[in-house]
Amino acid sequence: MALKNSFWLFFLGCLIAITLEIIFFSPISPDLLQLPVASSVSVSPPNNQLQRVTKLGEGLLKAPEDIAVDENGILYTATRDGWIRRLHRNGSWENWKNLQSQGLLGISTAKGGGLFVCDSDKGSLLKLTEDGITVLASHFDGSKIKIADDVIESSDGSIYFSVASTKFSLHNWYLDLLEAKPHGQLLKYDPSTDQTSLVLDGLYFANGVALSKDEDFLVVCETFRFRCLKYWLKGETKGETEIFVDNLPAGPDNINLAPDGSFWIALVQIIYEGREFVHTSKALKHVIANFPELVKYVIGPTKSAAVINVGANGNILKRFGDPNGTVMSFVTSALEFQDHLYLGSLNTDFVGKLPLK
Ligand SMILES: *[C@@H]1O[C@H](CO)[C@@H](O)[C@H](O)[C@H]1NC(C)=O
Ligand SMILES: *[C@@H]1O[C@H](CO)[C@@H](O)[C@H](O)[C@H]1NC(C)=O
Ligand SMILES: [Ca+2]
Ligand SMILES: [Ca+2]
Repeated sequence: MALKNSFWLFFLGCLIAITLEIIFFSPISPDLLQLPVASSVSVSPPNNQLQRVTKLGEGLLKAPEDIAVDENGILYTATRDGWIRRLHRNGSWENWKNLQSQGLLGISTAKGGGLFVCDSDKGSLLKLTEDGITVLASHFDGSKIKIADDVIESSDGSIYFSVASTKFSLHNWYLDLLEAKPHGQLLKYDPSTDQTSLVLDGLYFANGVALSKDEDFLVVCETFRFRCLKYWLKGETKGETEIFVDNLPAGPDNINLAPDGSFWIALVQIIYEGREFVHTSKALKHVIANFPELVKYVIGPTKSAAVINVGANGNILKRFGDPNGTVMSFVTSALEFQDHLYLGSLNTDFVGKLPLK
């Protein structure tokens, strides 16, 4: 009896020690993730439209996350091997600039020529021109910028860019998801003063940024909150924030203004269907955060793709998908140009081109 008791005491002691170890040495202090509720927003059911793409630059482009097109119709993409590659109108690809980075994310064209690039590896906002590369911002508020995510330039010269997380880096972004706290920011770089200032704080993985057609508001997507926010830049509500679209069926990534004033938003399926429980248990989150080998079984982008077209009023107008990822999966950006949708992905070696008419 005494032996049996001491065994159980020993066993209990070990269990408590392991639990304390997991919690005290946990790299996260988690909240519960707010999963999207069955949407009141009408989202048409998934379809196979994204399987109709033609593949541009197949084999050459390693995970082209974002896409931009300049005024001459030259298409740019940032790839995982650090290259900015561009497609000329004659159909030939050029290796334009190598940035020695494995974390290039959002890009957008500069109004006076050139390209803005978010480098989440080095934590910087860059401007590339034919002549060279300039670091516009690498620090904010005394700290090194971490996941610089997406960027857009307004007509007044201000450059708005998102920082997905001020706590975690791109290689352990999943800790940010497990922690489920709003570590994201929207920053503004002013080229006339060379200063970076805070626009919005407390965002849940701030990702794509886009300006409305009249530049009266800006939209910033919060991937881990399944919504995008609208930040007013002009008018009576200037400086105020409201929800642009929420309860999205997956996490919004990059967003681009369409010629008609609507927006294209790429949705990434970061929550495995049937494994939502992981995100509603702090104990499980601690366990997974301590054993990163478990991550691939429970979180991360799944093999599907979806993009939505959202009107300037926040109504979802269209939805295109590849639910099984047969042709495209993990689509991170959708850009409309001359009646075609160009699709970037972190899981392909090409850019998809889909006719819209
Ligand atoms: C296509 O255009 C680019 C830029 O003008 C040029 O450098 C390249 O040589 C052209 N390629 C072909 C195959 O014509
Ligand atoms: C996806 O795959 C499943 C199983 O392979 C199949 O039954 C289903 O029809 C596919 N759905 C689409 C939309 O292709
Ligand atoms: Ca972009
Ligand atoms: Ca992004």
